[in-house]
Amino acid sequence: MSKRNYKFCFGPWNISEGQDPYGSPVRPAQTFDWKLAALKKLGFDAMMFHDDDAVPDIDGKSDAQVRKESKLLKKKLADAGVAAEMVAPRLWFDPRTIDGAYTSNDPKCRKYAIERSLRCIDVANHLGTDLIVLWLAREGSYIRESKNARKCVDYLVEAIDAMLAHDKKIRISIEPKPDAKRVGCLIESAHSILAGLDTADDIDFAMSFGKLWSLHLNDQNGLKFDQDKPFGSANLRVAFNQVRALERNGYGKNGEYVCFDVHPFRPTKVEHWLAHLDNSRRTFLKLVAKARSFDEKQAKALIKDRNYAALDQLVIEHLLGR
Ligand code: GLO
Ligand code: MG
Repeated sequence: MSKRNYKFCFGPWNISEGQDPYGSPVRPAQTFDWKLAALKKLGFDAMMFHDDDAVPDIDGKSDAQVRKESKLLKKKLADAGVAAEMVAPRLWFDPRTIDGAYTSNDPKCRKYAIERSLRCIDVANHLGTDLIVLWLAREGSYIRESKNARKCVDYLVEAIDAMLAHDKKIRISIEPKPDAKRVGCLIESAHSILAGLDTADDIDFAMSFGKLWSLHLNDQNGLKFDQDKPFGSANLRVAFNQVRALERNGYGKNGEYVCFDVHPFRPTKVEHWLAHLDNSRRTFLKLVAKARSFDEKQAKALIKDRNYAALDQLVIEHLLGR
């Protein structure tokens, strides 16, 4: 197994203030500069962005303003020695995205979503990344009869085609569906778990097609709201298998980053605010060591003998540390 080093990143939203559906923030909002300094201090390599993390109030700004602000940000990142990993259009806050963005029933809203996405590509260009992430947050329906799913697929294809045509170099990572040559995917642990899937299988599947262009590691305890727990927090063995899948497929060898889409627990005190990020990376690196020291030879022999009970115990005792 190669001894490749991984590169790590997170987004400004991953230093969140604790608001949830049942309560308001419990930690004070911090500036972008504070968050960038925190990322530096933790020794991470890159930052992920929504288009409006990069250019706040992007809809109210002219192209010239967007260019100016993105370039200033690019300089700030360069001075800090931090790369921009990706930019994602935030298509779930604006009132025009209330009934979906690309798949809204209102053509004006669909137009807005595409225009906003093209601007997001411009921001990515200014920040020096070719990776656009699409989290299709509101592209669904509350009731089946409210939308024509057949048409919605066409709308999604139209939107993606418009983005690919806007810039011949960009690549799009969809959370979570692979498609044509310049469209790959971003797998998030919690999203696979919420869909009742095993994230490690999804990683293997995407990587067998060379399509895993980014990754949001976190954890999720069962089928409830999107928890974005620290990586490995709910199920260490599932986390181990994700790392093993990344290792065996050589994730990172084309420059891909390991991103942690994790949030602090709501009761977290301000002085412990960054721990979930550092902890996720610590767990990840410890699991890399576990994946590399796993007795593959013995595992192979047990598989040959169809002795899965012993294989199961081999994994358990390896993780427990004998
Ligand atoms: C939420 C998503 C979200 C996206 C981010 C980038 O469940 O995982 O965090 O990753 O907005 O598009
Ligand atoms: Mg995510």
